[in-house]
Amino acid sequence: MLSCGIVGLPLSGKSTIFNVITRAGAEVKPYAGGKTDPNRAVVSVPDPRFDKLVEIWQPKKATPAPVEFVDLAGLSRDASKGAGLGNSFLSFVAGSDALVHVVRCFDNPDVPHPEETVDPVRDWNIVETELILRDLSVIENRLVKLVEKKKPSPEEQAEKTLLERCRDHLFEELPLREMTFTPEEEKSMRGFTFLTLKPELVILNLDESQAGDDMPWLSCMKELVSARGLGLVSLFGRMEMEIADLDPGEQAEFMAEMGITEPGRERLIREAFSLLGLICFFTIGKDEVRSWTLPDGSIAVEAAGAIHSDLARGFIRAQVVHYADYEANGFSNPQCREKGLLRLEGKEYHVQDGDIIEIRFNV
Ligand SMILES: Nc1nc2c(ncn2[C@@H]2O[C@H](COP(=O)(O)OP(=O)(O)OP(=O)(O)O)[C@@H](O)[C@H]2O)c(=O)[nH]1
Ligand SMILES: [Mg+2]
Repeated sequence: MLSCGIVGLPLSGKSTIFNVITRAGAEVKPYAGGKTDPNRAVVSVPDPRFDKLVEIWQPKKATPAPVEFVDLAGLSRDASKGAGLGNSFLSFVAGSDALVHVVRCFDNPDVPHPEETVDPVRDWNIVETELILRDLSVIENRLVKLVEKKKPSPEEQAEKTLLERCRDHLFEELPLREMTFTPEEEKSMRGFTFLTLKPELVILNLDESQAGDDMPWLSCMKELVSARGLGLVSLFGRMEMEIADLDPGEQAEFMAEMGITEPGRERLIREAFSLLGLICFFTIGKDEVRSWTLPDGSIAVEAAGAIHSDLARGFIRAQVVHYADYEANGFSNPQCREKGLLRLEGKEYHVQDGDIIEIRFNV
């Protein structure tokens, strides 16, 4: 299952945001502790299309698409040199598919700031630098081994050239995700679990008292994030955590009072999901309505394989209708078939986000 690691400086509100997303009730406290075990929770990706399919089909079982969130301990300045929880922290980050980077924007005299003042741009850079330094040290360790080889193979020679190119890029204080790689290069990079190759969603954790304030760093942060091609969500972390704790009725009332249309939680999960470059397809029936995830660009036989390896092995055809067409035609298969919207596709068909698929197979 795909997993998003929540990173950020100590006391930036990581556990608060984790609770907003997962309602898991992780400990939130005004002082930094030495806890290394991360909090983990699996949540469903909110999707109104899925909800509608469940409403129409009334299946025995409804299985939405899952994403895991992992709340990590705070990353300190110099973590890459072993400071704070240092390397054990960084190895947890390496296990995530995407990073959710929480940046503290709230001022709270009861909660000490590890860098004393509120300065989101500086804080973002501290964490980014630690991630870059960690990747750099992984590369340098590997290069030492490659250089020692008396007779490197052509693959090792190519790896050395590639890693040197990565190293030079990191020296410029730039993340690896901004480089372009050939498919072979991508493959040879995979084993290293580079941190700066992971997609990143930046969360500005504001206090509700900052609503409507003109904060000079806000536009700097927005520029920085868009120049870097990262995702951005701003959120009143503490208040959203309180909202997430209410029962649905109270939640709606509170949100109406505050003029909020969508809970931050749903916005955040959706952003994280699309950041991961994922799409959903659905399988429907009386027994189960289910949402499945695939990397964008996947083909029909891969969709079959996501369901069961037998379906990929014995794949004949995929019967496909897009959710939008299905909805526009009164959720009626015969009507979709008549209009040519429900059709049979081969192995190589590119699955679209929102496709409803039935695999025809023979094993
Ligand atoms: N005023 C205000 N306080 C907040 C906000 N978000 C978090 N806090 C407070 O900041 C403190 C730290 O929050 P946590 O969520 O535990 O922060 P953390 O990043 O998980 O901290 P560590 O795990 O110790 O690094 C708590 O006392 C929170 O109540 C916010 O949006 N506004
Ligand atoms: Mg925490």
